[in-house]
Amino acid sequence: MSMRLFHAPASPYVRKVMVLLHETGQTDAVEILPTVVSPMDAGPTLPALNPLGKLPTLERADGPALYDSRVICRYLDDLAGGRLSPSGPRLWDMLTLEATADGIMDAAILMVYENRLRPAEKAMDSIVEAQWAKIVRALDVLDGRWLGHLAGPLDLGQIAVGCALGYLDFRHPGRDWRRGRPGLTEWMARFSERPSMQATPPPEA
Ligand code: 99T
Repeated sequence: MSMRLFHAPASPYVRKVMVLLHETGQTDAVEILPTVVSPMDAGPTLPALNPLGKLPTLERADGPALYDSRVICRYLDDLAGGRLSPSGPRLWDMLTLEATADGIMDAAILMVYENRLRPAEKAMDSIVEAQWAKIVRALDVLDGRWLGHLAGPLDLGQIAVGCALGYLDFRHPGRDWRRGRPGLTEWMARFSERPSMQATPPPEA
C-alpha cells in the first residue's frame, strides 16, 4: 500500500476523504493511520508532512504529502477517473458548494475549539454565536439555492455537504439544523443511506 491517510474518526474533513474512497472503490488503496491532533498539539510526526499539522493529510510514495481535504479528494478522485469532479460550468458550482460545506465545518469546529480550548472564565459566547450565524446563513442558502444541484449526479460538493451536516448532528445536535429546512432535511435523509455514509459515522459523542 503506497498511500497512508492521517485519520481521526471525528473529523468531517477526514470523512469526506473516506466517503470518496468508498464511492470510488479505493478503500484498499490507502492505509489508515489513527492520529490525535488539536490546534495546540499536532503530535510528533504530522508537522514534518503537513506544516499546518491538520487532518486529513495523505502521505504518498511518489510525491510530497497532500493536504487539505479538498486537494486530497480531487487527487483520489482523479486516480479513479475523475467521475466525481464534473467539467464545464457545473465544476464552478461544485467548487462553490464544496466551499460552502467546508465553511460550515470550519465554523462548527471553531465553536467546538472555543469551548474546548479556552478557560471558562475567558469564554466568549459572542464568538460562538457569530460562528453559528455563518452556519445558519449557509444552511439557508443550501436549502434555498442548492437543492437542484444536490439532486443531481454525485460529486465532491454533495459529499462535502453530507459530511458537514453529519458533523452538525455529531457536535451540535441541540441546534437542530433541520428546523425550517425540509428540502435539505429530506436530501440528507436520503444521502445518509448511502453505504459510503453508513460506513463512516463519527464516533459516539
Ligand atoms: O486545527 C488544528 O490544528 C487541528 N485540527 C484539525 O486538524 C482538524 C481536524 S477536524 N482538521 C482541519 O481543520 C482541516 C481543515 C482543512 N481546511 C481541510 O482539510 O479541509 C476535528 C473535528 C473535531 O474534533 O470535532
